[in-house]
Amino acid sequence: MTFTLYYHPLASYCWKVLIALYEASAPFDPRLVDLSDAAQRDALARLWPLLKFPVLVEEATGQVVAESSIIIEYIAQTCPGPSQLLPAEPAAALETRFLDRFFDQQVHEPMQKHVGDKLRPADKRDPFGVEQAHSQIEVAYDLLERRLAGRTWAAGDTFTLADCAAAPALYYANRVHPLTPARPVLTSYLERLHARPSFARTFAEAQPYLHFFPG
Ligand SMILES: N[C@@H](CCC(=O)N[C@@H](CS)C(=O)NCC(=O)O)C(=O)O
Repeated sequence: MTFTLYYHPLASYCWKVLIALYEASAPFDPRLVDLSDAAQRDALARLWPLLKFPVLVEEATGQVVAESSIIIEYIAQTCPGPSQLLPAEPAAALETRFLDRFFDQQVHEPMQKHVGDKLRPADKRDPFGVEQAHSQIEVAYDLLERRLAGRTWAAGDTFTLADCAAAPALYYANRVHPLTPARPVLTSYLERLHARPSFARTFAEAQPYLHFFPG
């Protein structure tokens, strides 16, 4: 099973899928997409007209899979590795999917609101929207601080899809809305994520690009 991953090493949702690919030890061909290059943009648009990455292509069948959570479910189904990214047990699977959605929607998206606003022309900025995004992150941190207490990984004892979602969301959120000492659970969880080899490798590969982060 050979995959091609259309991605960029700085892009947070691409980190989520890279972590899963490394956890699954899945062989893949990384295809870096420079969106400022018209030919590369067109190539991505032919696969996924929304022009968002990551996008995974299974070379044998030509199947195109978009949306990071769905890509990870697809990897878990087609290339099960040593980590069980989607727990088989129903209650654990629900908690995993819930936290995946929560990290994407309540932490990742408001973090991207902050970052995206910095990339807008000065007269098109949305300070009220950015303020709301910071309040949303604050409420999310509160909930996670309680929900993750006593757990090694987001959904329990094993590393899952929820941790793939958490790593980029929390890393970049911490850059724009820092975790304070009042958040010991989240702070030590983020440290464990950094020490996880799949995330450490993803993070190391992003190093040459991290100075472009506008957050
Ligand atoms: N819901 C999508 C979000 C993907 C997404 O927003 N990707 C960003 C990079 S982190 C992107 O492609 N940005 C390029 C753009 O919007 O022009 C997923 O989970 O894959």
